[in-house]
Amino acid sequence: MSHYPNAAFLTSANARHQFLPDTGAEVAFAGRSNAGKSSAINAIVNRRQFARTSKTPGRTQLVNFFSLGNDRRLVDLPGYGFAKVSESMRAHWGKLLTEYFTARESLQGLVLVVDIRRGLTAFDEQMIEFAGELPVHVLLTKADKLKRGQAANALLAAQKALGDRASVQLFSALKRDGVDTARSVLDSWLGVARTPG
Ligand SMILES: Nc1nc2c(ncn2[C@@H]2O[C@H](COP(=O)(O)OP(=O)(O)O)[C@@H](O)[C@H]2O)c(=O)[nH]1
Ligand SMILES: [Mg+2]
Repeated sequence: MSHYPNAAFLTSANARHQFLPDTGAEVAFAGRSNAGKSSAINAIVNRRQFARTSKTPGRTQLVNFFSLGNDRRLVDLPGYGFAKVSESMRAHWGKLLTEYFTARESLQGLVLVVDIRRGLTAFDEQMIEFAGELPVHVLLTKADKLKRGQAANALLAAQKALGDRASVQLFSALKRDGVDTARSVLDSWLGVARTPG
């Protein structure tokens, strides 16, 4: 059973006027392309093909809104990756994200998905800057690709780099490690009360 049984895709936005009404509460997810963001979202929502953005050309550059039910939303933010993106595309991306982060009163926090083998990059620093005063939670994902000790060291390094700017945890979409911790962060930000067990 899905952790958010009413989860559903709502719409994609390429400009501020296409954002959904700014009511209720939402949480944004960001990450460099290929960091494992879609896989993390799918694991947290517990739907295999929920966030298919990596398989949908075009959508990866849009702000994708998903409903979690009860006027609560998950927002999948665009990223970019290894390939050099054009100056104009980067400018559009910066404008879109600036508009998103400055406009959204319902935004409660940012989940930043980081490939544990790569660590925090300039892209991630930029996302943390966009988030401003908002709480940020970092998922060091693909933790299954490292040995336990290496993963623990990567966690310490990230904690040191982030200081009190963000909380951080180990995560693996493949092994489903850290899913409960990530859900607790989401639930607290979204004001979802859960009965234990
Ligand atoms: N081993 C492992 N691979 C992962 C994990 N999460 C994602 N991947 C792989 O990393 C690649 C990129 O994942 P995807 O979720 O599409 O990344 P996105 O571009 O950030 O949305 C895919 O081949 C995934 O199967 C993980 O936790 N462990
Ligand atoms: Mg993706």
